[in-house]
Amino acid sequence: MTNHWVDIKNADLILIMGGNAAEAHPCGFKWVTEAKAHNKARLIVVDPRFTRSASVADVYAPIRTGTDIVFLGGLINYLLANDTIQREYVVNYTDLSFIVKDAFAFADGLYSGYDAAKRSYDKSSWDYALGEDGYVRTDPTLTDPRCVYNLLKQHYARYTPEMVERVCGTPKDKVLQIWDMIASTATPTRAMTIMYALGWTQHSIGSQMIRTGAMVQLLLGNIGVAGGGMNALRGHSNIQGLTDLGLMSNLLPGYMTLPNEKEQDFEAYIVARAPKPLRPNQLSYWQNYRKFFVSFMKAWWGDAATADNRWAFDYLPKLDKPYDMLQAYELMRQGKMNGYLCQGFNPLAAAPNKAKLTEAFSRLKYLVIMDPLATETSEFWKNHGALNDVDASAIQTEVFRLPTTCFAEENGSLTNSSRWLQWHWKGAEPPGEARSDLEIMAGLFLRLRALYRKDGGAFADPIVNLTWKYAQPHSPAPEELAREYSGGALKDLADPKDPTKVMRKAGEQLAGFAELRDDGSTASGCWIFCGAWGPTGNLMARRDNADPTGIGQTLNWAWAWPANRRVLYNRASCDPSGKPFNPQRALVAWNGSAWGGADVPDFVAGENPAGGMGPFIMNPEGVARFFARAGMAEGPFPEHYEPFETPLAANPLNPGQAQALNNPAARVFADDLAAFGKADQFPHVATTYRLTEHFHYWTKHVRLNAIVQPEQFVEIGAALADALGIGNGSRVRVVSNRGHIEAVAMVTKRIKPLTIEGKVVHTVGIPIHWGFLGVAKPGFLANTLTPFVGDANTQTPEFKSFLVRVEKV
Ligand SMILES: Nc1nc2c(c(=O)[nH]1)N[C@H]1C(S)=C(S)[C@@H](COP(=O)(O)OP(=O)(O)OC[C@H]3O[C@@H](n4cnc5c(=O)[nH]c(N)nc54)[C@H](O)[C@@H]3O)O[C@H]1N2
Ligand SMILES: Nc1nc2c(c(=O)[nH]1)N[C@H]1C(S)=C(S)[C@@H](COP(=O)(O)OP(=O)(O)OC[C@H]3O[C@@H](n4cnc5c(=O)[nH]c(N)nc54)[C@H](O)[C@@H]3O)O[C@H]1N2
Ligand SMILES: [Mo]
Repeated sequence: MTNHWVDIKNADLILIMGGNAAEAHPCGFKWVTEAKAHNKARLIVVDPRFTRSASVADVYAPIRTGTDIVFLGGLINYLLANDTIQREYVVNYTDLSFIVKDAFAFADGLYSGYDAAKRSYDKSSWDYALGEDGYVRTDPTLTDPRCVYNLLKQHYARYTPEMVERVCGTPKDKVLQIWDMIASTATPTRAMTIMYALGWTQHSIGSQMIRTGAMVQLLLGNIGVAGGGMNALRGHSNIQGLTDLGLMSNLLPGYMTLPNEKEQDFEAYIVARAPKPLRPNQLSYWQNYRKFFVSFMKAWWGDAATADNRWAFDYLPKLDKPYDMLQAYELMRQGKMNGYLCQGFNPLAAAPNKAKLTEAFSRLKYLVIMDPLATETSEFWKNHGALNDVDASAIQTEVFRLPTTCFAEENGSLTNSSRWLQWHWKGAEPPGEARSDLEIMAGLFLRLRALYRKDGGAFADPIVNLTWKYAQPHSPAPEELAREYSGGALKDLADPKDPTKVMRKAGEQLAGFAELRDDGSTASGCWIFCGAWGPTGNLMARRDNADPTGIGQTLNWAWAWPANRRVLYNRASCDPSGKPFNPQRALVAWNGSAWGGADVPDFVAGENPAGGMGPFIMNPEGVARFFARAGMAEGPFPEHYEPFETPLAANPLNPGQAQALNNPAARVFADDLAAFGKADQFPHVATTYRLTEHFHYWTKHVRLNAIVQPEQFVEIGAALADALGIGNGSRVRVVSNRGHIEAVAMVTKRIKPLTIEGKVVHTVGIPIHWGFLGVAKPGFLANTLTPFVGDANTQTPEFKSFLVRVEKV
């Protein structure tokens, strides 16, 4: 989230699109209710199904899955054509006036630089044009045909209300009604928040859907303000913490990135990540990358990381490609990966195309499962709903199950969608032989280190030199790890303002990342968490909900990254002179000599606004980007492509362009391209989702949850059910090109047929929570059906849009 849960109460308008917060985030949804009750906020829900969120909305509109870029691109076109944008904001705080290189082009659904054989782009033309002074050229009058404003206008001119109705199936009058409501927030005193989750992320063009939403928010001046923002409703209680701590194959903690295999040179690695400003007097905060990186390397390798060995840069693996989960299972299936450690993850249930997963796990030598429950993955050879029979006796994979504790059985911190790190305390003793994940991992590490110490081996240094200074090496305490990721001084640190004074003594915790240094005198395992456990102790454990300004800024409740700031980009809530656009909901302001207010300023504290520093300090241009430069895999402006399984033969936005039907840069492997179903055999659009009554694949082990939602059902619109002769409560088979499931039919008016390109398209809704283990009725896994294809940037699978056929059993 750019903002936070409580801040939703400040919104004048709430758009829930690509999520179902009432169902999947029922506690957070309270703040939507607060906004409606106390702020006269209106709620819009756009979803293929009439959901629990929709049931309390002021306006609901249906949409075909996977087409949100058309809806939002149309909105961009509408806002620009009617000039309902927050002009002062957009002109000063975004790149609309920036000139783009002449070589950049878009034609026939593709951007310049496409290589069809590699399914990827050479992005060198996707950039701004620089002047002789080395800065980007701009045209503040917005008349230059090569400025971002005009390119943006031109790009979305094709996205008309008629096109939205044709592609999304949303009636045009509904579309215009919603666009009007949204346009009303272009005034500085009205704010809209966007709440989204998997209905946007789980598509082959998911990241670009989210970007389109962010572009709408920028045009309206809704980023950085109270009640505004792009608010990703995260999933598991600590999934925000997962990405923060770098648990993706290409990440290091704090959104630093691993070097790739061409980056063997330390200096070049740093320079590429610490860009110089692209406009005069801009901060370009990533110029501090070296401090964050060196402090991180000191946290991991301590005394072994020195200036002479470039802070142990050689210890880091260098990536040849991203190792996302789709890549990993593809390699496994090809027999190129023979061991797998699966911790707190049930991929047989959670990953797409179960048959492919079964094949992949069957080729492993060993599979280690760390989980408090018996998972389907740990019994993957059981083969419900697969296309072909599997001969379990031929599978040689050795499976080990290590029972772990559950998060509630230990102390620790959870980072929620608001970026709040909240400390929690152990609630119960773990049962049986369960051990904590920390203990199991520590045991594994200590054994590996002992082996390397004894026998040596290729490049033992990263393992034998890893810092491991815990009181009980076989069982590090969560408190020790928290102090480590926050960070401390390794030597006495002199005060930069008065070098005769010591600012921090050796061993003392640091107050924040501004104290990090690049000379090896500080350590911090995750720079954005620096200060969470500061010199005064564990700030994550704070529970003071005082809200002095009444706008939900409870700065003494837990601790938010970065720097306990609650609303990102909050400098943008003020006009260029530093006065709040909306004094009723002021977050920060310039008082003539400093920035301050209800939030921690996202800016340089003493920076006079007259200097023209932009509010988007992480970007080298100081402003927000409509033109993503080389930041996105499929192009600088979001473009609509159809899901990989689509009811359409052509992309209506680029008819006749076969290459522009599906995302030309998506994560897809050759064999899977062949496994996509076609609309003649699989005429219905399917989507998968959650229910309040279950949590993924765990709660089918719990009797009360199993009682309220006992077995797999699928939602089928009344029109389709009539056409197929299916009665409510009868059994159906849902078939995709990868397998089938059987389920109870729930016939409903909540899913309406849509007319797309003159053709009636039915949507089938498939909740995901059942499997073949637990106390709920045993059955199939929903992911038997889903396709093995992912987003081009995040590699997130396309769980939300694929083709099926429904049959009576
Ligand atoms: N009770 C409960 N709560 C949970 C979870 C749980 O299992 N149980 N899981 C947690 C996790 S890990 C996550 S990630 C979150 C997920 O939270 P959500 O994303 O809100 O949950 P989903 O139900 O997967 O999907 C949301 C909605 O997206 C809609 N949708 C599908 N395709 C499209 C599309 O193309 N466009 C639009 N506009 N909408 C579309 C679906 O119809 C569905 O209503 O929930 C979390 N909360
Ligand atoms: N078709 C379809 N597929 C989907 C989705 C969808 O919307 N549609 N959503 C996707 C999303 S967003 C998600 S997040 C995934 C969820 O997929 P998973 O994360 O695989 O599913 P979970 O069942 O939430 O959790 C995995 C395991 O963690 C275990 N666990 C709980 N606490 C601990 C602990 O402290 N330590 C250890 N070691 N284990 C623990 C649980 O017992 C459980 O077995 O599913 C994905 N798959
Ligand atoms: Mo999730």
